[in-house]
Amino acid sequence: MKSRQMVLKSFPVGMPQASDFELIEADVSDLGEDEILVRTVYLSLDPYMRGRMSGVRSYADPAELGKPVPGEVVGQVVASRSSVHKEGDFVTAYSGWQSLAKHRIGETKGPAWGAIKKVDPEVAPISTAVGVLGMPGHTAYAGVFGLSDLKPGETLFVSAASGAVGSIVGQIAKIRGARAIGVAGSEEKIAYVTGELGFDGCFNHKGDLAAGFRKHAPKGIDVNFENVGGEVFWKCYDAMNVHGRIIVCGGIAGYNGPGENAPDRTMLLLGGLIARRLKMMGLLVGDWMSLRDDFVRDVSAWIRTGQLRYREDIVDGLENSVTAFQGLLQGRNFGKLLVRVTSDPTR
Ligand code: NAP
Ligand code: FER
Repeated sequence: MKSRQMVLKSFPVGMPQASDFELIEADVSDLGEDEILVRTVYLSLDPYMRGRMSGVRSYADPAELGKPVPGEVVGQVVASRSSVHKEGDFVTAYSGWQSLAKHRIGETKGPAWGAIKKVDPEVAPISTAVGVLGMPGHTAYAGVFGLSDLKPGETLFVSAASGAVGSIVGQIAKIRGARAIGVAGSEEKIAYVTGELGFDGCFNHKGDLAAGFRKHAPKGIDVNFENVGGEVFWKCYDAMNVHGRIIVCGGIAGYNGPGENAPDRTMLLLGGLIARRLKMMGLLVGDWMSLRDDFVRDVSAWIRTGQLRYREDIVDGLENSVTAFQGLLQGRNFGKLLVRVTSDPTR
């Protein structure tokens, strides 16, 4: 048996290029005791993967050259020597960018949220297990309920508002009785965020940001759920109210490296934190495993009742994963980005 793998050939500098990757076939050895073989149906593409490709250790191990890029998949068990997961079961697993992977039950590869979990195809489409009902949805839930102290009537701002995390953040804020506003990168995304998702306002981050905040948040921002960084962060910072909270979830605008001659605005940041007694908090979803059951229960119920909507952007073929990932870093995805590596037997 062979696994098709998209392996990292070199650590990208700036935007990852096709030449930084290689599609290879690797042998899959026989299963040992307590091992399962998982065939990837959906590979989740997520912004954090760009950090892994830098070769530097941070809160997670870096990607290794010659190995598949790390990542979580939804797949089907095609062979099993385990009593926990039988052949035919659907699971999420931290297989990486490849079509077949062996996993040993009880051994955790990758981050805390990447542990093997059973997926029930009767509850929701299996793809949602790495989207709205998986890590990105969990991040949104943890940020709003775990960290933000968001109160009814307050205004929350979220960047990348049409995306996997942002779309859920704003809808949860609304369910909590707050106002939700956001930015997105196209008119089509803005229409979706205000129309289908019910945000109170959304504007284009490529336009006049200060004017957008004045128009959509005349009373200022109480919670910034930051996904992007750069000018979006700074214009939101200008709009923050006294005792506001800044949840630092991500900074995708800087994942390919800092722009040239980026000004050092550290003193502006520190001065503003004092003057407005702001709280700024880093969010890592893996710290919030204790909220996972609550998250799955609440978000599943909100999807069932129609209070919460989600959108997926599915690209076919492992060979297209690099182009799709480049698109994620440039706003070409519209919704949670997935690669369908093999056909989905449930659809
Ligand atoms: P996503 O929003 O579905 O996709 C990324 C989006 O970012 C793009 O579609 C694009 O949307 C926007 N973007 C890209 N470059 C941009 C730029 N230069 N300026 C403004 N917007 C830009 O991705 P996601 O999975 O939900 O992730 C969103 C953020 O959450 C990322 O920063 C990610 O690292 C972070 N995250 C953090 C944790 C954690 O535990 N801390 C967990 C999950 C995710 P537009 O078209 O709107 O520009
Ligand atoms: C991200 C996805 C996940 C990210 C961080 C994580 C900062 C967190 C991982 C963990 O909890 O181990 O995009 O960006």
